[in-house]
Amino acid sequence: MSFVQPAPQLADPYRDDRVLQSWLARVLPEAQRRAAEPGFIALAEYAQRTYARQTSTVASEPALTQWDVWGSRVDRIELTETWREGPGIAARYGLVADGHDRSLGEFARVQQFAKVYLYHAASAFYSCPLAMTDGVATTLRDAPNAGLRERVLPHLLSRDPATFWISGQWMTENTGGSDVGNSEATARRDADGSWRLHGRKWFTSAINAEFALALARPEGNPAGADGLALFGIETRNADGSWNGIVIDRLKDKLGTRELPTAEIHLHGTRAELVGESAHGVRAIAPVLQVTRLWNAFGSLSTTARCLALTRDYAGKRSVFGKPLIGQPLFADALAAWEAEFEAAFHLAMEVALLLGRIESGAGDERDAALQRLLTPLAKLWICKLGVHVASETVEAFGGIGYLEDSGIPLLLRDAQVFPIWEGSSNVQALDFLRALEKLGIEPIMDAVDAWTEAADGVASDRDAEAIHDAARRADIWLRDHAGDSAALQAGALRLAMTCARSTAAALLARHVAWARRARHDTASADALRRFCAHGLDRITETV
Ligand code: MFK
Repeated sequence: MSFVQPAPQLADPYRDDRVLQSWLARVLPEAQRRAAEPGFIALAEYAQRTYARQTSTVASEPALTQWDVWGSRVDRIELTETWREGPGIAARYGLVADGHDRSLGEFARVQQFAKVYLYHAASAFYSCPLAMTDGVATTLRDAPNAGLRERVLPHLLSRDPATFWISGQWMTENTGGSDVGNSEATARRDADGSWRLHGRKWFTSAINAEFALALARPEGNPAGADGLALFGIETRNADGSWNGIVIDRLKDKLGTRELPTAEIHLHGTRAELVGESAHGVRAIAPVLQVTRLWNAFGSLSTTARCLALTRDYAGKRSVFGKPLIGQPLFADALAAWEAEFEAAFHLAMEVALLLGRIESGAGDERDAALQRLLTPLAKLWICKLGVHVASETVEAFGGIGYLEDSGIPLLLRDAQVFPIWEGSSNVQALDFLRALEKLGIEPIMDAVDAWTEAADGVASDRDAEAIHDAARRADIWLRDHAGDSAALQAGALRLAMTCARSTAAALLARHVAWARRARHDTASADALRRFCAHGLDRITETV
């Protein structure tokens, strides 16, 4: 009998995740953790149970039927199995509701995003509409239109699958994904004062959503972002037919293939203003803050899965007389990706913690400034990292990693969406620059100082020096280029990367001190040493 290679097994994404376990043990109060744990365990079990489905080569994609047999336009969408399971899981485990549950206090967002992290890799991107639903709920919470708020919000935050709704966010048009101010969709008032939307939306993720927020320009408003207004749309009429929406086609995408992303036309779609009849981009910004954090966690979830599969495989695959993991070069490479992942995890979780603190009223102005500054950093760095680790995972599995029925190529194709949607990496870097103009770099400098101080001398002098040095360089670079808008924009990505890495290193250093003291754990310290050795400063990188 010739040799047959044992396939990798997926370790328990909750119990076997040292980084998650350690972080939760430090931050989440014991009683809250005990209450949340059945949900964490159930989502991890779901991920393990459905893993085999993801290695299947049987095409699993949504199907659009535009016409029925009699010639009527129906635009019916058949969803995949994982998507049909989505509402039940989302509602039952509070994947959206937890984040808005005031009884969870300042840790509501931490609890929610721990669940998002456990669920995303198993969700076939059902996480996408959940992210949008969460963002839309965050916007509606403070919406001036009380009727809309009171009618829709309970559905978005429902813990009952029977009443749970998902929401889309329709921004992107043919004129641009980034330059939203160019949008061409228009809004007209009927004689009775109600609004109807007309135009084309070019990338509507999760067209099966019951609700959507959309940008459109009320007739007579000026061009540009400020002339747009934000509208709420119930996508279906009372009889189940579409509300003036025609689905032109589903997109043929590199990845996220179970997610029904559509091109649509709006033909007199009934809509309601969320607030004022202008400043739509400003009004939709809270959605972006939330969905960008979901992106960071989605990418982390995929990265964690890549690392778990690679580690398992490296213990089973024997080359040149010993397991792959026993080969110094391979072990070194894997440890490097794991170190990057661990630092990234701490940055994303800090943003979730800050968001929860602010929303619960426990945060102050400093927290708000830091959350605004760190959100684009987490999105851009962690999403790029996900693609890198997924690509390395394909290579680690060799020829098998290039075969569809190993399930590995799917990880790479899916990871590639993260840096693109919800604003590309360059958009995030420019957003960071804009936030710096308003808030300055001091909140980051002060936080880095405080976190390395909390590391209590446990980070080696060299690591602490590297962290301070990178943050200082970012500060000096900003001063050197003050007033030179072109130079600031040209260097924005390198600046953002430097700030992301030095912030993440400082956060990890703080955790290392606790992990040593409370758990006699040196693994985090090893990760910190490696992460710092990879270099934190990207400002001086040649481009
Ligand atoms: C698990 C993963 C799940 C992920 C789900 C993903 C679902 C995918 C669905 C999509 O991809 S939807 C499409 C997402 N599209 C984008 O993210 C658009 C990318 N482009 C940008 O972000 C641009 O930077 C932006 C459109 C915001 C810039 O527009 P403008 O026309 O230059 O506007 P401007 O003047 O910069 O900002 C207008 C207002 O918004 C300003 O407020 P004021 O009027 O009070 O001055 C800004 O401060 C505010 N603003 C902009 N970005 C903000 C923000 N406020 C807070 N946070 C931000 N990030």
